[in-house]
Amino acid sequence: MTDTPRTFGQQLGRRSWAEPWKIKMVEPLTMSERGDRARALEEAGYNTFLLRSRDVYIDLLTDSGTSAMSDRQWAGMMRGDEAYAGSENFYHLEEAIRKYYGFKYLVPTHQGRGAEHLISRSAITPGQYVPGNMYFTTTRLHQEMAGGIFTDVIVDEAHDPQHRGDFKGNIDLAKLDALVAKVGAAAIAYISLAATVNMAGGQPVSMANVKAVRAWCDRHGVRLFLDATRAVENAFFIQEREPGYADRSIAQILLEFCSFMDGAWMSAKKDSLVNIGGWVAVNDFPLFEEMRNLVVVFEGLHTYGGLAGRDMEAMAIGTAESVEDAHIRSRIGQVRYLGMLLEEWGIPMMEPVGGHAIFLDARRFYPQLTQDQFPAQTLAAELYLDSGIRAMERGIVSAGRNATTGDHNRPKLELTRLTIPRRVYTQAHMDVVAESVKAVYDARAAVRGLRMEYEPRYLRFFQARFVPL
Ligand code: P61
Repeated sequence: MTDTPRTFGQQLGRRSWAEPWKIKMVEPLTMSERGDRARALEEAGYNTFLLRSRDVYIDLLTDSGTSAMSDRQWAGMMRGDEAYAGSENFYHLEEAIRKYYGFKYLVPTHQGRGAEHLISRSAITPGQYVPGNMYFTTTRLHQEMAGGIFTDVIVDEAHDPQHRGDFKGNIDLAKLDALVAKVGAAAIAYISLAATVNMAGGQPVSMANVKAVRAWCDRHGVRLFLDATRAVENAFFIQEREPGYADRSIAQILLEFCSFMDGAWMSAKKDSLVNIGGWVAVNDFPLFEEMRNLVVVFEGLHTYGGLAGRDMEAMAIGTAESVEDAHIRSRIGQVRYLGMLLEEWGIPMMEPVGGHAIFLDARRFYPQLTQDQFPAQTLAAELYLDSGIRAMERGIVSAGRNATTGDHNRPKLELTRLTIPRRVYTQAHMDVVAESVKAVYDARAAVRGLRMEYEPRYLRFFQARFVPL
């Protein structure tokens, strides 16, 4: 037996690497007792969205708006031009989006769903279909509220947590063909392509797939719009896995990827390293004009879109930082570090590990529970109880109800997401998280599941309440 401590790099037979930054300011964390957590969980109706953050130890609810900004971003905040109209920071942002994403016309919004609202209303005629590579909660809801009919066209493998494909976010062109054969191209509003695919476990889309989808769109006269929320992370996987891209920078890959799109919308709270902000950007002037007009109704003037000038400045700087190769390598490297520990211990999860989170496979965690007993919601509650770690349900609760029949949507994937904020936690935090997941896995046999006692009408997972069975 050897007692010699070994670094993780040594264990893997390579030199260790570290984050390309150091910490300048810290936010103390509080640890709690199990009894306090049991009380907090009950008060929160066993829904991690309803916990107070002061009762949370390591917060892996989301990577949305939870990143640490850099000293340069904070310095930029001091240069906020808070003019109601024509803020200088808007023009910086516009320049950054043109440079890194390549779209001509920009409309800022307060966050991603503001942008989804504008593009859904502007580009969908009621009754039209919107094929997408797996649903996302807010995206689908805005498409439906605009009268669209969402249709899932992601490759089948995306719904199988044990399938180890390189690009499980890809669109299945045969599914697009089948849709067009059934409804005709004129009944398709646009293709809604997300990269990476959040609900599929942060799985990427390949450049080859996007090229093929673009060619399909040109053949049928259908537009292609990108949910660019985690497109920088997608570029990392292309660089790593797709032939011909190993020597291209993340920035180059991102720009090429976006060149196949008619436009994109963005929750800048993820890739772009800000606490608030979003945008929608297109190349088509009449569509831009429509959204620029609508934004003044719902968000604010078209040169601030519901944001302060300082927020737009932080977003412009964060956009540039987000495409640095060293940043993205360490960001996804940290997610993988946690994934490797869990994989080594045989914890069931979505494989391969994607860009922003580890998605635990609650079906295999709790085979004794039916989907109606909310296995993924239960697992999030158990993790919180064990250690104060906050995760998020991504299963039947998140999938909501069918817009026409009113039945539960029953997704194949019943996952609990451990989402890693960018530049916030250390490797030691990941170790604590991994050990808590293992403790909860070891205690899995005694778990009984939950019943939903309160169900809101829209996006029910945010505010639903549960009681233990
Ligand atoms: C998240 F539980 N994501 O992953 P907004 N597109 C994509 C997103 O991931 C996204 C938005 C659009 C969140 C926050 C969140 O069901 C939930 O800036 C791919 O949040 O408005 C947001 O951007 C919307 C959590 C949203 C959820 C919806 O944690």
